Amino acid sequence: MKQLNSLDYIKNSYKARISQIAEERKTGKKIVGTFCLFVPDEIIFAAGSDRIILCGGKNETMSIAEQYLPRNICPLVKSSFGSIVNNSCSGVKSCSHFGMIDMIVAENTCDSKKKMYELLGDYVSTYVIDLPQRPDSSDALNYFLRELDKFKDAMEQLTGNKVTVEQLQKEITSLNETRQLLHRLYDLRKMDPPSINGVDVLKVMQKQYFLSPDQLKETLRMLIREVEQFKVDWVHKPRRMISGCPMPGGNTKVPEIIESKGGVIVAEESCTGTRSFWDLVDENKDPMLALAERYIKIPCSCMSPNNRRIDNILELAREFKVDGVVYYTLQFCHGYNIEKYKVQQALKKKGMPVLAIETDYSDSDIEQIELRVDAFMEMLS
Ligand code: BJ8
Repeated sequence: MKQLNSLDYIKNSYKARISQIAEERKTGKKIVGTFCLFVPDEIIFAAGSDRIILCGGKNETMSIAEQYLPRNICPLVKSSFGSIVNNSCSGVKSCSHFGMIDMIVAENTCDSKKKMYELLGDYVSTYVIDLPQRPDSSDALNYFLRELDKFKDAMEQLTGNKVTVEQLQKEITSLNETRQLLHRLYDLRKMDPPSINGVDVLKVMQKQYFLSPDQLKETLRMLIREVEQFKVDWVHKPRRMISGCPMPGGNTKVPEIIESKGGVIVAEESCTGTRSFWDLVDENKDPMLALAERYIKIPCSCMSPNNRRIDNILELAREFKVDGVVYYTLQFCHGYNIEKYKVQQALKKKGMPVLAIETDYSDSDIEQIELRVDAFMEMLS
């Protein structure tokens, strides 16, 4: 497939972004690090600060993390923790952004993250948003709204700036524009065959957490223009959807295997996929209420019950004309691993084949995954 210029731009954007953040810090701008979609970026930006998402997707910092954390917890948590205590994401400190954070904004989602945040407080000032764990209960929305108000106060204290209604509305409009661009990009994947492969889209989705909103929008516009003009010269390929845990930057192992075996990934139901942009924030409501309503609906397995996620998966499979789902989980991620049962049952009822893969960030199981993907492809051919 043709190499898209905008993908090169994204690949090379790291250095420029790091310089931008370093310059911002010199002017007194505060940099916030986050780990989860439940933290509303709109409030961070409205307070005049910048943000980077710190989720680790690389294997290199595991051994550092394991000096502090048990081995049998999820690789995302270990990779992130190792990067922060080492100010890097590899032995050569290539990812210096891990050392440029003034405050971490955390959230109580899974147990591993919650306990990691307690330890991270020794390295970086850490603020935790308390999420209601039963989002459909009658008082959940009000509780979350109060938590977001407290978070807004914390951001004002950190930056010394007042978060105004006007500023919030401006940020909501800006981030909704990004979400709409991502919808346009994903719409292009509904074609048969799609003119962009899944691994390329995943790399863009991973970078969305690192680029500034303006950089990201510019990149997406460029990419969409290129993909729209691109004439596909290949025939139908089996259409796969990935569903499950996020795949932070550095982790493309499973999608690469699937696409190297002749399939094409047309959608990702994950936080490095549709969960990050599917719902927009209502621009006609009080901004804090609109943010609370939008963010509380994120269908993460940390929530209970989480039937909204199953409805979304079925809807995505239909919309993107998927013919097989790869249910992807990280080792020791109990939420997504347990939820697998319900998802499989729901997909089975619709006659949709599912391949479940549980893995980590190492290369040790590549051969085994390749064999299972081969068998899945054969079964569906
Ligand atoms: S909204 S998915 S980004 S919590 S993989 S650390 S859940 S043990 S990343 Fe997540 Fe927010 Fe939910 Fe999305 Fe824990 Fe599972 Fe590890 Fe995870």
